Amino acid sequence: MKSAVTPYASVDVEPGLKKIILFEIAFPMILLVLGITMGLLQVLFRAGIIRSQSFLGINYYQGLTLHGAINAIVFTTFFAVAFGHAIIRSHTGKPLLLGAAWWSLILMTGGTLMAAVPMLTGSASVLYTFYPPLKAHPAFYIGLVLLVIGSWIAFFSWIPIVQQWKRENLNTKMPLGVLGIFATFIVWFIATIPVAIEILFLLIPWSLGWTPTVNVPLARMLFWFFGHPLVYFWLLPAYVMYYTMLPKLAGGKLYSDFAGRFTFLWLIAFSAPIGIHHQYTEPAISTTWKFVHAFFTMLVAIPSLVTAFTLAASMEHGSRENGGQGLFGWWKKLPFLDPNRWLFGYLFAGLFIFIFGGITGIVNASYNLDNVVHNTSWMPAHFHQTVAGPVFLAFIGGSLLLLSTLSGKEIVLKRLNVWIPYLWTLGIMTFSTGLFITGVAGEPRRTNLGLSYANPASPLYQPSWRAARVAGTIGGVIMFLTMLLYFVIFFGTLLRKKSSAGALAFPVTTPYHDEDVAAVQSIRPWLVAAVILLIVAYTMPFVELARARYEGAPPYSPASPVASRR
Ligand code: HAS
Repeated sequence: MKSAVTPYASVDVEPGLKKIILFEIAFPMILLVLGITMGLLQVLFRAGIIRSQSFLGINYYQGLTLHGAINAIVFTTFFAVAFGHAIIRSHTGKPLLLGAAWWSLILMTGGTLMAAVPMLTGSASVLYTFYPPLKAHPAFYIGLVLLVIGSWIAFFSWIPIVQQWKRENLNTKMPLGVLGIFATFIVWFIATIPVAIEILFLLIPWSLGWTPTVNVPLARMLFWFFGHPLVYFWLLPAYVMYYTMLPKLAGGKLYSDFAGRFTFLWLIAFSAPIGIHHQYTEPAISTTWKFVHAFFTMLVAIPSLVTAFTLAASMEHGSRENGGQGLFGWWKKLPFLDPNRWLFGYLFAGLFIFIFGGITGIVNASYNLDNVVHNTSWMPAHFHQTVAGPVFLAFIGGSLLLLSTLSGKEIVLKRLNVWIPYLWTLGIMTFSTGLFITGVAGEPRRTNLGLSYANPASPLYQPSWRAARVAGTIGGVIMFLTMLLYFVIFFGTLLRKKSSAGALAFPVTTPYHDEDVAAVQSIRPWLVAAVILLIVAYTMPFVELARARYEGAPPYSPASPVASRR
């Protein structure tokens, strides 16, 4: 079987779909302005520059909840759906089911607004992990459910389109981008079932006062059953851009089609049975099952290592096609600062950051090493080098690409735009280095350091963490300023006059090695593997939780950190 040759780089789309995608790109971007500002606030609290419980009426934990929920849940979900519409529409060449796409948009937007109200009014300061006994207003949980259902509708509406494409192209491989989007949403679907159970059966009844207590370890395990595949739901759309666009932007071809398919399919199987690596310190789960999850976690890193070598080979091929020479000299021929191939910089910078995010992920996964860094500021350093590195850069780059091509508007400040990813990289690397150092020294995450470890008036003050903390602060400020520049470019482009009718226009890569490997031609066996692995990985931990004797926890109150039954 050969790959579907994509003869087009540009597809005219129906006006309705255009509106849907542009809304799904612009709406979360407006919220992101708030999410990013809350990030700056975190930096100032943690630097000890703000030394109070709240600033401008925003409580530390309220700001942290807004930062995590908007940046990591809302922005990412909207982008994945919008990008999914764009890829399925352009790579199959078939019109989408517009009614379903509108319903998806309405539910996702309604859910987001519903969850936003309690977050903004301070009645849902439960962070993006919403662990009980932190308790939110029911509207927060119901809003999240609507957001998820909206994203499911989009996914389900693509299935008949792709099935029809397959019937019409019997001896052709599914386009790589379509496979990547399906992998993204299969991982998302698997992930969201346990969190739906957590929200519908534990949190909403508890939050409505129908049940007096909640089973905390069970809620936490259901959350991480969702929470780890969630990170691959973030990563997979970025991987779709890496595999289908980056080699073309580099001037060449994808080194191996098989590597792309293997990566997407392997992540379907191994994204979910590893959530307990977030719970190595959880008392109710035995070490045996923690070790099994640690082992599976090492296996989930394999496709990222395959990706590293495949993309490096693809970039080298592209560079040599354009005159690149020598062992290292070929790097110079890559379009790092080419305003016409500006997306290359967004993708390349993300890859660079991910080298460090990936290595620190392996550290976290190593059961005993994690005990040193768990719940310290090492953790936000790791996840800023993953979700805020490759994922975020690909998503903001992808948003700008969709905005400018679909609306037919030239990007404003093109020469500034090429610098955005490198400034962001400088910010992330400086920020994370500071947090890694203080994390290893024991600085806690999710803590208002301005009231404690960063406050000379506090008995907890740690002067030896100061230098690294300054690095973290400088990095955070660079990130904030970079995003201000990006917002000028994004909203400047949005508000300018169009110069063409607008179409879906992507760089589309063809494979250099188009291998014909039967094992990666069908999603089905990988789905079966995913289900088997989930049964193996989670049956006994759930049995252990059921056997454990814990009292249900009453709600936590910030006014009284000791849980009270009254
Ligand atoms: Fe993670 C915690 C383990 C990847 C996100 N992770 C988190 C949290 C988040 C997160 C948000 O085992 C915190 C959750 C919370 O709030 O508590 N993570 C891993 C492992 C990987 C990994 C093994 N994480 C990610 C990705 C994320 C993400 C991806 C978001 C998108 N993580 C953990 C663990 C914890 C954890 C534990 C819990 C710890 C605790 O105690 O709570 C792996 O998938 C990483 C594999 C990646 C690689 C890197 C490949 C490199 C590439 C770049 C190549 C570069 C090129 C350019 C070609 C092996 C692809 C070359 C250019 C040059 C100039 C040289």
